[in-house]
Amino acid sequence: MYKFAHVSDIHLGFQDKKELQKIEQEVFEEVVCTCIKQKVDFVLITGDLFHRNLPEMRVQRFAFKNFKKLYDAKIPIYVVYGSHDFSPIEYSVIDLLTDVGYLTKVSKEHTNNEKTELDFTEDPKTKVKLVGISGRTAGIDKENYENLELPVLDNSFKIFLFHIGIDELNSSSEIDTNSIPIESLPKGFDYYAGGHVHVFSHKQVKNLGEICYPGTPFAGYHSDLEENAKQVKRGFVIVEFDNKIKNVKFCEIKKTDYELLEFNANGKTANALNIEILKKISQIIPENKIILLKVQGELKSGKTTEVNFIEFKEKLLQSGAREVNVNRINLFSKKYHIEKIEAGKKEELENKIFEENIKKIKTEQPELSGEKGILFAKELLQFLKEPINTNEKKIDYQKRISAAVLAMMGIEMEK
Ligand SMILES: [Mn+2]
Repeated sequence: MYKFAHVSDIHLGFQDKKELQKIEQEVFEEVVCTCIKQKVDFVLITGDLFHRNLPEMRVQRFAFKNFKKLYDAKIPIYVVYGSHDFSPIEYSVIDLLTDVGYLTKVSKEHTNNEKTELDFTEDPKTKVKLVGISGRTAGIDKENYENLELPVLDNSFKIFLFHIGIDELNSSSEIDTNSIPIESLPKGFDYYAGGHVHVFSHKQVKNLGEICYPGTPFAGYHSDLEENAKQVKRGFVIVEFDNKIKNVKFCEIKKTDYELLEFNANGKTANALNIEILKKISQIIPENKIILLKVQGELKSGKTTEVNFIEFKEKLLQSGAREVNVNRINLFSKKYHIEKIEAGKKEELENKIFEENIKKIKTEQPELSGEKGILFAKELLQFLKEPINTNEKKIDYQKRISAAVLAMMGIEMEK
């Protein structure tokens, strides 16, 4: 019997606060350590290994150090790009890790006459056949699934790696533009290794097989931390198999405790809200916890700047909190009320803004209007917000960004 680990949506480099960065790294170290201890035959990473395609040096060094451990233990790692670390010109730290031999990309897709042809990769030891398709930024990969041309495979154990949601398995009420119907998945694989969905799910689907999303082992959105505080289980998956799947085991990882403090400002003055929050803070035990302070609603009077977030944060840190994350994105004052768009995640907000604005534009090009236009705008935005690297010259930065954008648009520049 063989076994493999399936990890996804690690989002290394997402956290910007010291303590949270520490936890992010501890979580990944535990994944690596468990894989070595359990002697898995190989590891699958189904996208969003990194939060950006070029994370800062601190994150790159950490990643190289840990992938070397797996390399030295002779455990191969098979990956596809996610939507966060995707690069159309192979300008991602994933490509560096691939070049030195620590990772193997299994998304060998190429387009031929409108069809997306896929090649397979064989794991040398177990002879498992792997086929993968990368996640793209905003769901342009949806189209990739419409015209798939699969390689002919023998009856060995087969795994399909992908980074996209499945409409029928989506449990949340929220509409995910980055999702496909289940019948778009190619048939005939023993295990469907999914990424993009951040919550663990494992289902047997009739006429298809076992579909599994391990979810994020820690967090890739700010809302993930809130879900962690609400006891959503995080970790990764270890699968045992011979010619069929024997067992799919979820390995939970928990490196910290949380305390979620939620307040509703509706009908309250800024002063009354301050008193209420301070009272609550004095009642909890913040020691060694990640504190999530969420304040939303509309103040009856007073400005949002009169709510003393700095004081709350200091108090909590003084009483031993590991870190304090403040979420005040939906806190408004009456006087300064701007037209708000109801949205939880940044992604939803972007969707809605693009949707509202794209409606107003008249264009003959179908890819710029409707749902396609939204996806296009989102992908473009993702490339344009890529920051300049330390020591990178402005001119090189401009070249890099325009090359990525033109490649995404399918425009070839004359040399
Ligand atoms: Mn993700």
